[in-house]
Amino acid sequence: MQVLFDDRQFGHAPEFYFRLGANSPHPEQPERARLLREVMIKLGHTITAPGDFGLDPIYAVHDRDYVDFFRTAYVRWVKGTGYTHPAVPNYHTGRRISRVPNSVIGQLGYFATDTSCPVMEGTWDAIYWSAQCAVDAARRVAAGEGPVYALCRPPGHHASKDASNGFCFFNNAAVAAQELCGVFAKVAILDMDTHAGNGTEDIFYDRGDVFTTSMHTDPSNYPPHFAGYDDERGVGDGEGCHLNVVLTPGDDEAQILIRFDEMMAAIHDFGAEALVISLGFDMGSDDPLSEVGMTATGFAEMARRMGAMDLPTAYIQEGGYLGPSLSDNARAFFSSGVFHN
Ligand code: SP5
Ligand code: ZN
Repeated sequence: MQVLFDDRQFGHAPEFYFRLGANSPHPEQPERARLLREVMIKLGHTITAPGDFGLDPIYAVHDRDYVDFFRTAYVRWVKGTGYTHPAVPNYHTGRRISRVPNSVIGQLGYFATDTSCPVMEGTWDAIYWSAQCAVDAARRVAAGEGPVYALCRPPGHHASKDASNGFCFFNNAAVAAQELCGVFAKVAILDMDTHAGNGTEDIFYDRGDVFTTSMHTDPSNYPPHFAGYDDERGVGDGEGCHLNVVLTPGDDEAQILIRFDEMMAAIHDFGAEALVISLGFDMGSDDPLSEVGMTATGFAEMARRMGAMDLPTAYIQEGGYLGPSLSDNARAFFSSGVFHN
């Protein structure tokens, strides 16, 4: 199986983010990608740098001014503030009268929803190439290459059309799905990261050609807090085309696997012709962000069920952090028999 990754993705390396009133170590570390890449190499898969498909596939799901902001944000930040540490907003928009201002500080607040997406020197290259991995994966899948794994990092599923959130800048899974829409009439995104895929939900909420479903920990006291509830079903043409499967903190593997089939059934009923998996390993019981109890055997079982759908499938990496079992869980997932070398 083709695995897509570019070394420039290491260039986004956030040390801290502001959390619970204090500086806290940032969980979304380059080391995650190093470990996942190592797992894939040991399993005998080929690592390939993605092609450069330019900005159009990113503009296809994000607002142009949002995308362009990140290209120069860090340089403007250094120039505008005199500081060289990562750019983090401390001003945020309200819900009524608000506009994109001219200053980098104002724009940072406009385009970011939290403090977990610092912009540093290597951020543009990292998010650009992370998205290119997703485009390349989608193109290969559309060309009939079989399952392809985009080792995207930074992750993407919390990013909406015009806002970064939850360690995410460009929505890689959405970019892949949009790319597949050019070839298939009906595309589905299945998100099993432990956090609700609020960005993906938002991007496709009014669309009937892309079915989105996310299984995740109850957001009522867990990020992303403001979306991911089970009464969110889509609007307009997208009415009935979104499904949130909400887990309770403490749910064990058996309970999670039962709920997983609700997503599978919905995708089947929708009649998807191609599939994008938002692949998180942060449901792992010892993941530092997890509140549920998934283990390697459960991840392998999920992989088998995804594979049994027998659809052209792009696997897009989302979360999964530096707990003791990250590599074991990834190894189990990709050893499940659906992925050939
Ligand atoms: C892509 C993805 O998985 N994003 C996750 C965003 C979660 N943001 C909040 C993180 C809260 C971290 N809590 C650390 C708990 C340590 N025990
Ligand atoms: Zn997550």
